[in-house]
Amino acid sequence: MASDLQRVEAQLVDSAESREGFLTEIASHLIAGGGKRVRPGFCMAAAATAFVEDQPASPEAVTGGVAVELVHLGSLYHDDVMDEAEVRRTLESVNSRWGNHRAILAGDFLLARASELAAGLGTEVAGLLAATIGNLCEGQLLELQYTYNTDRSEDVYFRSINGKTASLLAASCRIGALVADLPAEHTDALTTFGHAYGTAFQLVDDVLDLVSTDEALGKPAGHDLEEGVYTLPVLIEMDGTGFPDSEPNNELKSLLGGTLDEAARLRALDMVRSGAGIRQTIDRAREFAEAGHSALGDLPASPGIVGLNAAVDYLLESVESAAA
Ligand code: GRG
Repeated sequence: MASDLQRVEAQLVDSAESREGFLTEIASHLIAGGGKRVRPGFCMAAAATAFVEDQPASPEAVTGGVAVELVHLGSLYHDDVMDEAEVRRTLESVNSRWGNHRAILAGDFLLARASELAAGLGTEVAGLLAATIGNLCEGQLLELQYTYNTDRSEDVYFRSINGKTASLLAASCRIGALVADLPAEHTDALTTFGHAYGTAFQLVDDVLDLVSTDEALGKPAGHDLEEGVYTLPVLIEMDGTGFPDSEPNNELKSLLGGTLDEAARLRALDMVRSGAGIRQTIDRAREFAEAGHSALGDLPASPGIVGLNAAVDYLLESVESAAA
């Protein structure tokens, strides 16, 4: 897998190349900044479930991995414009360095490159990637519609994370399965796995934003609270749905709903950290993770399955240790 990921890196760099040198520079910026490459890893691991023995990823599985990572990157370019973020992947953000207009265009360029690669993998992959970009937009728009809204419901929260995160992880696995020409049931099981993992992944990401140290996050904890994005642990604490005898937290509710000064952010963080929402959200992530494991349960043993199952366990361990 290590050398497969190196092939992904090389193809990512090639894909960001434009005949306009300045665009190449902007479009390559975050590629050089690293990132965990979860989505290409899942695409290639899903494709690898076709084989009982370890072997190099096919060129199509690498290309599929590059396509999904380019969609992810394009969405990060746009997300940072929307958030006016200054840092991404420990680097100065694209918008901060070159301004919003250039960041939007470079993000579009990455999406265009992703679409071109997907088209080379066949109509089904191209259609799936296009639909997934649509899902990302829907999830992100729904999140935007409810920023600073203390009445955001759990249903709205799950619809948002389904669109903005889970759909791309599901598509990553499905594209791997499609390029490996796996049977329909096997392909659907991998898609279900990717969706469940993606949901758990965002739940964990939302917990980490609340429980991690500023150093571990590279930004102040409680960033989502500050941005008016009220995630599941906050909704549970605010609405008092954590335990049967929990009460709504009216102090938290009245603190939220608008911008927070430093003292208010720390007070809100304190209340969420000491309430039931963090534990409940980790438990929900665990349920999705279990659903991911069981989606893979009937598939033949292979290094690909071992890798995907290990990713689930790693995700849960990371959040348990951060929340301990
Ligand atoms: C233009 C495709 C497109 C979408 C527009 C802006 C937008 C709509 C959607 C944003 C979606 C978004 C940023 C979701 C967050 C997903 C998430 C958990 C990101 C962090 O992923 P990691 O941890 O990051 O895999 P690295 O840096 O490791 O790749």
